[in-house]
Amino acid sequence: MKPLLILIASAATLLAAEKPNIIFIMTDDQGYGDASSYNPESKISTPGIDRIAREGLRFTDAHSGSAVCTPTRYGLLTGRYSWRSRLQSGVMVTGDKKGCLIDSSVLTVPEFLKQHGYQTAIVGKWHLGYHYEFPEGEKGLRNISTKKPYGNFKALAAPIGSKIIDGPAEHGFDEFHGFHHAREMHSWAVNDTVTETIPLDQVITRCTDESIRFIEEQSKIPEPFFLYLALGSPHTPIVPSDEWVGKSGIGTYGDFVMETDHATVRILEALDRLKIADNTLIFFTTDNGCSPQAKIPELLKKGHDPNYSLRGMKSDAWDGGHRVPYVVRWPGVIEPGRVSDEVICHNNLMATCAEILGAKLPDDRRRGQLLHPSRAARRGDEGTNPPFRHPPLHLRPFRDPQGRLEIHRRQRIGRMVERRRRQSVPALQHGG
Ligand SMILES: [Ca+2]
Repeated sequence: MKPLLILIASAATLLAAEKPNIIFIMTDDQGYGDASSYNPESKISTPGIDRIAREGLRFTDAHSGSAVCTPTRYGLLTGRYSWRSRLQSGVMVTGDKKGCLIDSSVLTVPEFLKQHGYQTAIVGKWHLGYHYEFPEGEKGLRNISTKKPYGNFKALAAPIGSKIIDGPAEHGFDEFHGFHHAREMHSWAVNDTVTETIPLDQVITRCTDESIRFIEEQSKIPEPFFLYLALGSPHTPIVPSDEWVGKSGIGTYGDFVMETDHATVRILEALDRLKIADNTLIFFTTDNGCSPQAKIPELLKKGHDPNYSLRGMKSDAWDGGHRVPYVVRWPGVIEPGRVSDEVICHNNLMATCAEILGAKLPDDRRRGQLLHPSRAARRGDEGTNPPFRHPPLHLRPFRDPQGRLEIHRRQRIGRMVERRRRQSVPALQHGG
């Protein structure tokens, strides 16, 4: 697998470029076929993604590091395969006694960028585990049934004033404005403290406002910045705000995708207004494929295929689980309107940043067995293409050089762990 940067730009153009601001926008459970730049038959308007595609580079064969939230985020922020973490199935919740999934010895993308003078912020969803230290007299998280209009979504609320231990601040982010995961998304935190409870249908707007505030502040100082905007939508609860209800004409999922995309529209406009677009590298992608919670059969009846006929959906080993939209814009470096069919993976971000900065990543043995995908590919012991993990069944699918899917299954039988290999499942993509 080639480092992403080789696909973006030549060495000559990179030498001429300044150290860029980096914005990485990642949505949650958004399908490959939701944007019209990926699916000409899409029934959802996505001018934000489509603008980046038009003005930059569109990857057609990009993959998240997993088909669910937590392991994808682990791979994105560390450059390591998610199965190297202690999490071997499922996703993280708050209160795990072992703390954040990222060990303190493992270098993260924001830590690496800070070493090179970047200011760093995460806005939105963390989902890599942290503790709450509750205020005196408080017993812990409260159950909240939001009922209508949120479809009986069961939420958990952390008391205002709860302290966050082993969260984003301990892993390289100067600022954190956001929440842990969907069930606690209205427990809004600023840095290491839960500061307020916000309505679920206001979370996208709040994330966008905070992102723009950060960008505005950073535009006034000479240091470059890294903004990781991890939107928690269009994951459940699928709750478009009043302004967006009915806009898509295909139901609340379509409306919610439109509202989610508007965050990207607003950020692009802010970069223009602040006149920093030319020195800002901006990525847009999502963390895994469309979820069944989007009510895919109903969308299909309305003529919209959120996974664009890819086999499978969120949590699957099939392409529908992890093949995602991935667009990149960097004016003056990336030629507008390019399309690439190269296979890439979210785990490339760390190596890509290193190449942009002309910096060497630390030795993996000194830094918690850091292993980025391009190095693994050269070693030849991890497959030649990005692997994707299927947490519920311990599946490790790889694409072989002929484009067929291989699934490596790690099966536990009593006290014995057996590794088996099931090969040649026909047709990785566009399956029936
Ligand atoms: Ca997700």
